Amino acid sequence: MADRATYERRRQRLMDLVGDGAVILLMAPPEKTRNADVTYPYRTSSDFYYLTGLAEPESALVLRPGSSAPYVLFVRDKDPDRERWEGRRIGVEGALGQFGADEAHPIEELEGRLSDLLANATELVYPVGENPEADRTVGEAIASLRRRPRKGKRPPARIADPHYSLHEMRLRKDEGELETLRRAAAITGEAHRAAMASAGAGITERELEALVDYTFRRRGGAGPGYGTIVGSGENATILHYVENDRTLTGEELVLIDAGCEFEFHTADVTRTFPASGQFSPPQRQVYELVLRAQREAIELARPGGTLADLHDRCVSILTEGMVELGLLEGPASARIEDESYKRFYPHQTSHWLGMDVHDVGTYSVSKKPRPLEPGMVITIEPGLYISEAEEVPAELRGIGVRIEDDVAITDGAPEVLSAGTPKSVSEIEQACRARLHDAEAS
Ligand SMILES: [Mn+2]
Repeated sequence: MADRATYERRRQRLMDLVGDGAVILLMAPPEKTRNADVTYPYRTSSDFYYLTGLAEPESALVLRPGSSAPYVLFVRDKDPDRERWEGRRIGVEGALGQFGADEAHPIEELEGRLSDLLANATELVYPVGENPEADRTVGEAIASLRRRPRKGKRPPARIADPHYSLHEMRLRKDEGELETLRRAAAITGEAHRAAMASAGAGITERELEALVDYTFRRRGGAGPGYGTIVGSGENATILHYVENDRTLTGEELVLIDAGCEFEFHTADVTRTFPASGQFSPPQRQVYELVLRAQREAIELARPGGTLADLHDRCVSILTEGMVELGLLEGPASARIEDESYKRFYPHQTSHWLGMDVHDVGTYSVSKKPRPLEPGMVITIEPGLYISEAEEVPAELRGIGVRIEDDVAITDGAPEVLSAGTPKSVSEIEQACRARLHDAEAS
């Protein structure tokens, strides 16, 4: 949790944005059942945490700019019996004291109090369609205002999506967020390094996944911010490979896409390395092509540039390389034109990154690619994926490479948050060799 002033500043900023008379309503997402009475590990929504620092389920936030008590929280009330089984709760006192709410109530009172809180709002900022139970509660409150027009009480004039206010704020990271993302990226780099030092014939993808997860948690992270991908050999050519159950032979490339979630912010880093510790010539050719594309794209990550510029640059370098490698017939310009490069590079180069791995924020403004601004954080992740089934030079089949870094836009040169993760051929081979020294030492 950041300091209280950070959340206070964010709430004030949002209230200034939407203006006096509006009401902002966010509800923590419900817990999800895995089976019987077992739930999935709970993680509240990023929007909710961003404004409150509160991670408990069954909570609701109401902000009423311009009112005398603008910050209202609904939380689970203290209950020693339930807490003994389910864990601690902040309770109404904690919401007022620890979290600084102007007003706090038990969550059970939300339904009864909501219509009064929403009455006469010029605008209700609320994410319709995210949570059916919450939608029902909001719908009821609005309907009751409409059905029984008590003296001077009307439903909100319109409903606005948080997309236009809150998500614009989250798109530009404050200094505290950048620092948190730096730490998430540093831990992530350590995990990738550990995996490189441990890979080799006989080890399974799952063991590498466990090592990554262990490194995240032992360094204070909450765990992975998204499903860790460990794809070896042909599996590296499957973009969102999740099984992670193959045993390495020692000849193949290993692609790991993994990011640590730290304080509700996640890194998103991919590295590809040889299980043997040394790239074979064809593996190295493909790797260095992707690396060149990635480095040139990073250079373009500056104010005024766009994610489309970065992607176009990658497509151009990768397609020329595909022609040189004999994957495609030249000329490259024709292969870009007819989009046949997508056979080996089917995805986009970048996405927003922050509290969520695919973070909030629109990618275009007035139908044009959005210009980058200082404080935005993006991934840059070109790749090349050549499945075994492709009719291409035999030595290239089954090679999948992706290289992904997390990059903060600044006033000047881009800041690569994940710069501590080995990336050049020599850095990677050195990180892989670390195991040999360990073995010799023991
Ligand atoms: Mn990514």
